[in-house]
Amino acid sequence: MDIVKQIEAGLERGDHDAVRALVRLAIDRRVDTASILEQGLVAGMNVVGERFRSHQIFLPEVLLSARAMTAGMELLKPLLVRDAVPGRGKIVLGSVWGDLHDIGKNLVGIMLRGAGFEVLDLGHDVPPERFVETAERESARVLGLSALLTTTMTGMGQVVELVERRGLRDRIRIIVGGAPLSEAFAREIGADAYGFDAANAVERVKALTGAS
Ligand code: B1M
Repeated sequence: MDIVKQIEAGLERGDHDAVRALVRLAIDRRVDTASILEQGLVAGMNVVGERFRSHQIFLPEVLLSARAMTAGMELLKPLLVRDAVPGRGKIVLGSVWGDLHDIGKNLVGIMLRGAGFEVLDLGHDVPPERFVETAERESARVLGLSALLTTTMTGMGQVVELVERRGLRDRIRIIVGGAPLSEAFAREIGADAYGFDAANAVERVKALTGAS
């Protein structure tokens, strides 16, 4: 089996040792980084999501796959940030309050760092005040909010409102992303941009900050 397919299969099994070894091997064999990520790791995680949704697997299995995904991403990280162009400004990033999903957010952070932005990653389950206070204190140009649950995405609007209430709206741009979101939802809550994946998030942040 093709090594990228083996990575996908390892991810589906939640076998983090195999995923780590296979990703290392793929890197050594100079397999394209984007293929390892998209057709290997992300594709495997999508299958896991489908199986979870249809009750073929349960939370412990999803956790194992999440651990395998993180192991693979750690190895890819240096390659994704290799060509970084420094000095594009600060971005405060995090998964919103109540949301423990952070794999996609971490990927967005890696890609933004790779594009030369300084990323202040607040982690997951971040309350609105913490997002806004950090962005103000650090003079960040952009706030990046991630949500994977339909129940937590509604909390994104509270962050936008708080930025407005603190009189920071003309200084701070807001980008939102995560599987259940859409461009229409971003507009509805008053965010400046919606990123549908990590690469698109970088493009949108560049546009928001006037970076080329
Ligand atoms: Co949960 N989970 N999960 N989960 N989980 C989903 C999201 C779900 C869709 C699964 C399903 O039912 N098919 C479902 C949500 C349903 C809904 O809301 N309607 C779900 C559920 C229900 C839950 C729990 C409630 C389960 C329970 O307890 N009964 C629970 C909630 C916990 C909580 O947050 N409070 C839960 C828990 C977990 C784990 C902890 C086990 C684990 C997370 C581990 C971790 O993140 N460290 C987990 C996982 C792994 C998933 C799935 C399987 C995979 C998510 C993932 O990492 N995808 C997921 C199913 C799925 O999405 N297919 C599921 C890979 C990642 C690279 O993609 O995160 O979409 P993604 O990120 C993309 C884009 O969305 C975008 O770019 C990324 C890269 O391309 N993006 C941005 C993301 N953030 C962005 C920000 C941006 C721009 C783009 O700008 C700032």
